[in-house]
Amino acid sequence: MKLYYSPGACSLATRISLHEAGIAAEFERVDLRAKITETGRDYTAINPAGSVPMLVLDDGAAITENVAVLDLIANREPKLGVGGPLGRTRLIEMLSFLSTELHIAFKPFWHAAGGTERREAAEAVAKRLDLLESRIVEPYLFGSDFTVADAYLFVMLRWAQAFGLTIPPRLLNAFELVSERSAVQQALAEEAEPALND
Ligand SMILES: N[C@@H](CCC(=O)N[C@@H](CS)C(=O)NCC(=O)O)C(=O)O
Repeated sequence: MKLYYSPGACSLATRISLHEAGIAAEFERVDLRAKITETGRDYTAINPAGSVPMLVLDDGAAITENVAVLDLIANREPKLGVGGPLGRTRLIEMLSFLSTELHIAFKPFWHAAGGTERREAAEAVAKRLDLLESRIVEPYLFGSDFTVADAYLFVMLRWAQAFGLTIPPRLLNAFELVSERSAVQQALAEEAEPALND
């Protein structure tokens, strides 16, 4: 399979999850501003939404949306999912929260918002982090086992750190634990390349 990604973007959660699952993949970098891939192709012709992640399976099926992509990996490697009768529902509930509530709350930071807009965005992120702080089972989101949701949360907490936002203590502990995982270190090393727009 192949992952279309941008260094440090939400697609990092997919790369981490692929490594955690032991699934081999190719990776093609996308310049999200120019919408050009590293092989010079027009990314909007590949994914009309123009966003990452996009995972192309070996049979050519293309999967977009973080929730769907991460759920797919957890289905292929159940140790990265949540067990029990409501396990999959709980996982999708968490992935949806991360995507539609937390991830989206960072948008103003990416557009270099200032003043009131930035303050309101910081409050929105803080409110959602507080909710997760009260829900985390510890040490990971669902308890003792790392799941694809932890990979997604890790990327969001990296952003929080980069933008100087406060990470509540239990989430900070999870963040530090996740950052020590070998799959995470591998993924970070692979994405520690000069950004296309620098
Ligand atoms: N709804 C999409 C949004 C993904 C998304 O926002 N990706 C960002 C990177 S973290 C992106 O590609 N931004 C550039 C763009 O949308 O043009 C999903 O959940 O997968």
